[in-house]
Amino acid sequence: MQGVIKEAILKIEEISMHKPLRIISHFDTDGITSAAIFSRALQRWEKPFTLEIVKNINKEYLDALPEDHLLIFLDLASGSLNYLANKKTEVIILDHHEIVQDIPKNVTMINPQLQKTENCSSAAICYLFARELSEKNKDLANLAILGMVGDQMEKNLNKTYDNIMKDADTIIRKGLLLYPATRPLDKVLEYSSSLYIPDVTGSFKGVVELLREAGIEKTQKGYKSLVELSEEEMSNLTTAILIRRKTKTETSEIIGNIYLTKFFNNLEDARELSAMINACSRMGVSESALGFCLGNKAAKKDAEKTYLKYRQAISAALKSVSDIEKINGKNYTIINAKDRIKDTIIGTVASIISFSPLYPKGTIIIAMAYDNDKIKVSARLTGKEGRNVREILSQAVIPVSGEVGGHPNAAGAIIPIAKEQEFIQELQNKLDLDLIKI
Ligand SMILES: [Mn+2]
Repeated sequence: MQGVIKEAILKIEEISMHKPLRIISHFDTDGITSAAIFSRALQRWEKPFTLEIVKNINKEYLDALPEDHLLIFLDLASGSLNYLANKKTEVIILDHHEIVQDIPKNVTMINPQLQKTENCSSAAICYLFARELSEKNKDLANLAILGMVGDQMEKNLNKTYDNIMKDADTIIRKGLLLYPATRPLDKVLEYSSSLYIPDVTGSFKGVVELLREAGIEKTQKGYKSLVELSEEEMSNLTTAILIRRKTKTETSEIIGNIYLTKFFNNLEDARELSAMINACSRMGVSESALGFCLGNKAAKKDAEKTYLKYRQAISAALKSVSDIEKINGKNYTIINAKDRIKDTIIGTVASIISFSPLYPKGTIIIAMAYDNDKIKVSARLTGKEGRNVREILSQAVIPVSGEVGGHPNAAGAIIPIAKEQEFIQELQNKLDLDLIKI
């Protein structure tokens, strides 16, 4: 990938003499950290630029982009090459998503899928770019770690990431995948949405009982954090959690690497910061997340406030789910939240419901929320095996001319609001049919 990175650097050097730079990045954690790394690197290189963070791009958006700029896309655009081929300007893409079309002449693409190098997220690609520019940019490595965790790339680590973690002085600890691993366990257990523990999550009394059972006592300073536990305490706590989750869990699902990395001079859990950045975008304030990544103290405060509001919005949304009328079929539930839940958090809500013990394994959860004249649809499979929700969703989405993306156990779609009833009907037909196949 180093070859094409050098090529991109030369191109920017040359084109920036006569054209301004316009950067467009994705609004998730990987996109925001990519934007932070890339823009800091440009700033140090003394190249002026403008930056925009977007939820997604489509033909209309790309058509409207000015042609008197060098266009640089981060964490998106690999799937939009046909539209970019029509632009009468040069384009540089740093992305890791699937490439489905030929690379047009005006596009320079840095993408591990094209260069057939080790897989990594966009923040890592941007970091490699920044490192190639200057040794000074080594201090941006911790941002690449947040991008890695944000896109869940840490499940398949490789040499590229080993090197970035070295640059970032990342500390890896094995333990429960509860975050933040750096804060007192009682609070973390009570408010955890990443790991649902029956009778513990949301219950202070349950938390105290669980900790007592694991032999973890409250001291004068309060409860220990996860990273402060001894090996024995960690193992006792894991067992106590497994017992409460009964047969629903294997140890490998709740144990993994914890990544600790320095931010604002504190050692922080990368998953927590990644969740905070993601929350800012979902709440419509990507600029706070970006400012936080760039070391701005006021932005950090904003981001922390927004993260709290986000968690409150999620718990309010989960409460409202119980009042929303559902369509219950055999092995599926459709929750049409309409405008009662934000489109940007409906996916998270669907995920939390699918992890909870409310529905038996193999149930498909479909959640829908309005986004202006569109509907955002999120589909999740509980238990993660046996049925392909992406396939089912795309069968129901094609007749209503929507768009689908995702994986067999978690997929999403966007459909026109005018096709709401038609879509639900199509979906029910496909879901009922899918059941006969099993
Ligand atoms: Mn990404």
